[in-house]
Amino acid sequence: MKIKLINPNTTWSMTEKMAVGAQRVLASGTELIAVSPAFGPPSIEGWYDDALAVPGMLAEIKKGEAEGVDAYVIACFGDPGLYAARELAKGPVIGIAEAAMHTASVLAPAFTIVTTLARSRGMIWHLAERYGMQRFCRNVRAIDVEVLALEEPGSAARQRVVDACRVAIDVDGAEAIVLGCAGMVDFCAELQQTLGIPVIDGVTAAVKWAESLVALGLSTSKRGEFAQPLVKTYDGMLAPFSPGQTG
Ligand code: 5HY
Repeated sequence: MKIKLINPNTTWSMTEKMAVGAQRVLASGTELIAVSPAFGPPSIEGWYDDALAVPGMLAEIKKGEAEGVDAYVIACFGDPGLYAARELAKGPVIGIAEAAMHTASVLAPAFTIVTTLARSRGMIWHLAERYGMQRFCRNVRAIDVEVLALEEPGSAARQRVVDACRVAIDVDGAEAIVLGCAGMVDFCAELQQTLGIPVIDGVTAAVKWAESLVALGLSTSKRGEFAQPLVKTYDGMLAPFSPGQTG
């Protein structure tokens, strides 16, 4: 089977890091395609970035349908354009936030999400509500490190994540941790070792979900809400996105 991981931001170093983490958990027969769109924001930190990351992500879904992709992962913790992608794709489309929250909810009655910037907390609470996860999600904590600074040694990002997790355990009563940014994919194993409780990374959780759904022979329902977009001609710079237009 073929799984396409789409990092909706245009930073390929993050995409490559996600591919390494994802490849480690996929079955040997599963082919992984990991991409960033040709256009869009280099990082997604707020509603505006989130909105403008969607066209590039949808362009990759459209390409994937021509490439015979079986399932997709949207690898940004805002799950940007998830439902629009489900209209375009025949196969399952999994958002890393949705996968991570649901995975945590079957491992612990209470989890805290640790993300990058405080300004992303509101969006993440929206997602927890949308996915019916509020009763499990005790808190969303930020480490005040920008997405692209996660890699910079000087950012002390890893230590800040550990510190936030310890507070989550002591103050929120968290019994599991969800990593609230795709860029934290390589923090997971070490953190779980250090904390002694389940730590869920959305990228690896989502690719395994996608792989399992394809293995179960399941795909996105085209009966109603996720049916193909109605054919029409878009105006201006979005004309190439016109539904029903090939190529
Ligand atoms: C992400 N932003 O996973 C989100 C997370 C965040 O570019 N990839 C991004 O921290 O807002």
